Amino acid sequence: TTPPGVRGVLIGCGFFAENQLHAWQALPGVEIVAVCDRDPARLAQVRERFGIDEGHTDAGRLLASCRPDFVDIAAPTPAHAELVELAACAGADIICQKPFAGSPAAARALIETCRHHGVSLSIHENFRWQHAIRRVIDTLRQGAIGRPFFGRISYRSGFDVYRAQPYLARAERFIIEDLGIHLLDVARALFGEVDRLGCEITRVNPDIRGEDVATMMLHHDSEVTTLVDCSYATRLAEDPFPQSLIEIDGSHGSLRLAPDYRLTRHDAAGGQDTREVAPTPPAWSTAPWTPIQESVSAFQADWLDARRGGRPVETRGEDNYNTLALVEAAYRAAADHGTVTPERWP
Ligand code: NAD
Ligand code: 89Y
Repeated sequence: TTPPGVRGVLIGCGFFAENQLHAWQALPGVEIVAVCDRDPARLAQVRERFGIDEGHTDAGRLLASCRPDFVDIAAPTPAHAELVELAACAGADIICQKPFAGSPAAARALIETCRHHGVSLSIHENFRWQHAIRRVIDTLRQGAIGRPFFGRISYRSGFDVYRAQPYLARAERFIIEDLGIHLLDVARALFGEVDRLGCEITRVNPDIRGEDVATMMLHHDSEVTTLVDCSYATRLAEDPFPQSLIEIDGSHGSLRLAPDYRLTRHDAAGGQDTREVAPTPPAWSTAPWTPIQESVSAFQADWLDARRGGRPVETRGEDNYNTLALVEAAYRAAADHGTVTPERWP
């Protein structure tokens, strides 16, 4: 017999929510029964595109009407506090987009609220679920290069991200909070928690408000040193957007993830083996967003599997608190040109 489907609602029907809706609709055993956006025109567009009968412009009304098993919040950070509280009070499990809550203090309060109401809180942190990045994580965790001592996670592009996401040009904090947050999360997935962090930032594009280049150096409890560098001001004939490139050196070999999705393992004897780790594009995906869109499917499939199996997802609220703390530490380190010890979930 087929287990009953999980009933969800999605709040915030903007640019990125379409990926989440496509991914839910392709997953068996889950249904998005209603959507909500405070902009009626956008709400109508998304309901029509995805064939969703029920829609609301007010999240309170949506929850009262639907009583969903879970709420997928794709609205931006300023809406998180209100929406997470509403969903938690309605007894629904919660998935919320990054950057969560706006600060570690605000995140802590919402994590406590979810605990109080006995609902799970998962952060939609999808980069660690990108196919190529996941293969690097798995290879490292299997011990294929021994004990890692150096990492580099690099994301350098000149892609016009402001076209689909115009709010990014107006943000006072840009690349670390928007994109670097994913790379810092990948650094944690690979090497564990961070005890010291330094950072330098700059703005190259005169038409935006925040920083579009950041270079961070992390020291992990595991004694690994990681460089995390990101830029949206890098001109390249072949722009790798939105790929992250990864280098890891270990006691018994090295790993290199190159722009063409080739993952090479170099061994201690001077040998190497290379495999292709390109994502399989979902039917609904559109270049150049494919690796990110595929990771949305992977994250949501894992979330559903975790829910069925009664296990927490990797990027639950408490875990993501430590990623948010790295973002906060990076801005502090950049302001002081110093080294910061990031906060940590107790
Ligand atoms: P967007 O501006 O295109 O869409 C946001 C939508 O939320 C808008 O339609 C707006 O009307 C609606 N909204 C805002 N507050 C609301 C509320 N209280 N109730 C109901 N609706 C509300 O933004 P976007 O580009 O889709 O980004 C949304 C979030 O997704 C951001 O936090 C962004 O950082 C994140 N994002 C994540 C990834 C990723 O790879 N994980 C990629 C892009 C964007
Ligand atoms: O918003 C960003 C994200 O989370 O991934 C890529 C992006 O869309 C632009 O930097």
